[in-house]
Amino acid sequence: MEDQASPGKILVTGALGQIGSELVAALRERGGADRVIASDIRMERADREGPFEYVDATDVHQLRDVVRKHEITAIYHLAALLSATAEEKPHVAWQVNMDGLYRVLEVARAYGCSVFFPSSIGAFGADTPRQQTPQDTIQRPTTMYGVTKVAGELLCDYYYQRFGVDTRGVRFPGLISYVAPPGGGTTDYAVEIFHAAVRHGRYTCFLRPDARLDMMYMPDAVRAIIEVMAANPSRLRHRNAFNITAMSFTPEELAAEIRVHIPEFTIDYQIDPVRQAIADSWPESLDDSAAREEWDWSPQYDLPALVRDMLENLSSRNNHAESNLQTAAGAKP
Ligand code: NAD
Ligand code: AKB
Repeated sequence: MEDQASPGKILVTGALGQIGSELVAALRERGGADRVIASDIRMERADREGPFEYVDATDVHQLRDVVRKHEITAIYHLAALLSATAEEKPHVAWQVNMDGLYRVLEVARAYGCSVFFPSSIGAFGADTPRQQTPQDTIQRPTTMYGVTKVAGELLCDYYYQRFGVDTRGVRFPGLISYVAPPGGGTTDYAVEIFHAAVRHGRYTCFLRPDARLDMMYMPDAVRAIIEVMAANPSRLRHRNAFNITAMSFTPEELAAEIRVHIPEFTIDYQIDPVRQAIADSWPESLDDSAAREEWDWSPQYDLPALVRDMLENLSSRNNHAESNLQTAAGAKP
């Protein structure tokens, strides 16, 4: 598929996070390593397979310099604080999530870049219908994360309508992946549980056993980003904040599916009231019909496929690490 929305060079902000770690690799595989500039305020994995720049997304000068230097035509703006961290540090969350997006949009406006902005199920609140949450519905979130996501959706629409900036985006559910750890969200349990199952055969969950939330496996999420950015603009009625979904489950349902592969796996619960309250205000499942109609969105992974793939990848990574340890121990004098 041709990248109609971004035929030139791409800048990814927050590229060392959970999504960026896989998105950058996927974009580089499609368009070549030199075409994708990864950036972050962390530097620990900066020397990997392509260009990397230190960019604080709240600093308009750094953003502008890197866009000019690399002749960037599309910005995939992933830098943000996630829901649980944002509740701990609401002022920082406002600064990173809102000021960062505003500056990205301003630089995009000045240099003619398109912009991808990821919203979240966190953009909804307790007044929103929780099952099959419609594309266009009431949005009164009660978290700082949610406030920044709704405002971000509106700001992206505004920059398209007012200035013609080609902004596009989706509302992600909780994302599950094995490549990079999640960054302080309410849905992080659904990643932690796999690592704990493979390493220890047990997990203590911070959400209630019946806390149902909308979820997605990372390969589907990365494909969604690439597809919405490549979508034919004449078909788009919504540009930003498309509901997308793949599955919906509770911690006890996820544990049961893990037990299909690891029968001795056990789960217990120590509820974190802050994250439980956030989860209680989020949709259990989304209606993604607008994304299906406007750019042919369709997920590939359901719960059994996700669990099988996560466990296969984490087990082989675990076995590899253990055999490296044994080799190192054997090599000692
Ligand atoms: P993450 O926390 O794993 O990564 C965010 C990255 O941003 C980190 O590497 C961090 O170092 C970087 N960062 C923080 N402040 C920065 C700044 N000022 N300038 C530049 N970089 C900065 O997050 P993620 O899971 O990769 O999420 C990326 C985006 O997708 C966020 O906007 C998030 O809200 C959204 N999203 C994620 C999920 C999910 O489940 N992972 C779900 C819905 C939406
Ligand atoms: C979080 O839990 O904060 C994220 C999200 C769903 O936005 N995973």
